[in-house]
Amino acid sequence: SAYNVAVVGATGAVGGAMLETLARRAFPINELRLLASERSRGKTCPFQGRDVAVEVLTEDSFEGIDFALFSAGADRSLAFAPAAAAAGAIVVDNSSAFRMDPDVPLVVPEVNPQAISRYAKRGIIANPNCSTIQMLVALKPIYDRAGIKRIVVSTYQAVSGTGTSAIEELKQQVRDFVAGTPLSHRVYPHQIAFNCLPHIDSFLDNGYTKEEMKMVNETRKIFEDESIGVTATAVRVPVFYGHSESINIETQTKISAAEVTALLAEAPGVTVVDDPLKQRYPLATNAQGEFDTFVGRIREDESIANGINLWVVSDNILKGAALNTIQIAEQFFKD
Ligand code: A2P
Ligand code: 11C
Repeated sequence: SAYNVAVVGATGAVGGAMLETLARRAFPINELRLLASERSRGKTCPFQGRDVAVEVLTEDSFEGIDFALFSAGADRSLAFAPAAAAAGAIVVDNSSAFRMDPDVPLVVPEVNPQAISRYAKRGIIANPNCSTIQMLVALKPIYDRAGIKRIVVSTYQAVSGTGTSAIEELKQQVRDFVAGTPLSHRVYPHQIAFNCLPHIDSFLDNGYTKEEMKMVNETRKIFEDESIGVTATAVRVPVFYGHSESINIETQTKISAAEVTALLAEAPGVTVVDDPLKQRYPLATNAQGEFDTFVGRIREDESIANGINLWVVSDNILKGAALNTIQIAEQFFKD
């Protein structure tokens, strides 16, 4: 059978990737409904060689919809996801709006597909933050084999995570730099071209950013493990697509680098790229457009008894957002 699918935020960076991903995976679509703001009235988006008209999002947009895929910001999800669920749609929400709601499962299909069965209370399933998703895809096999006590992660996050406006801001700053004209900024509080900003999302009372605390809280919820220690530093770097992460873990029991490599070579959604003497390691430029999460630089942490270091890269718009959202929907009809 085929499904009626609504994409909320279809004109955005993630929405566009959702359309491409639905097509690439041959998602069984009957009707496709594209929703965005008043600003997009009269626009179309390409899908499988035809132009589909964009409609303005209202509470009445979801009649007859089977899957409503939301990526138009947390405010729109809070305002419209309940209406979509009430109309009978299964909502998969890419925003942070419902992630920590105890009645909303937070799902990475390679990690905790079993949690989906608890979606019925609100009719909503949440897609985790991009930096959490790729980290847990890489860590899940190690968690299952050796246990993980503590994670120390530093991220190197692409501007596409902020949206289309940030992609434009980085391009414009590079153009202005080359032209020798002064750089201006609007989306970020500082110049992002040729710079690194240790600041993603807003700062909280504990000195961490919301992005950093998402990695802490979402990891605990997805692993269903309140005891796991997670500490994060999230950094925006002048990369267009692909988040990179330096991840250090302390395991419960000893696991060698060779064992980690063997586990990850078999892991769903993971490609190991780890031949440093041949200059082969995961790179954002290679991850762009790919569905997998790439892991390399697999080493034992020689400063502690049971430690491993990893370098993990994935396309933040695909596995970090559009792909994971669509994989969640696919769980409802896969055998
Ligand atoms: P629009 O293009 O009409 O503004 P990005 O994260 O790449 O900036 O994209 C944000 C997405 O969310 C866009 O599709 C945008 O639509 C959509 N969006 C933003 N605000 C609203 C709104 N008030 N109602 C519906 N869609 C919205
Ligand atoms: C970024 N991780 O790269 C953010 C984008 O919680 O859905 C996604 C924010 C979120 O800027």
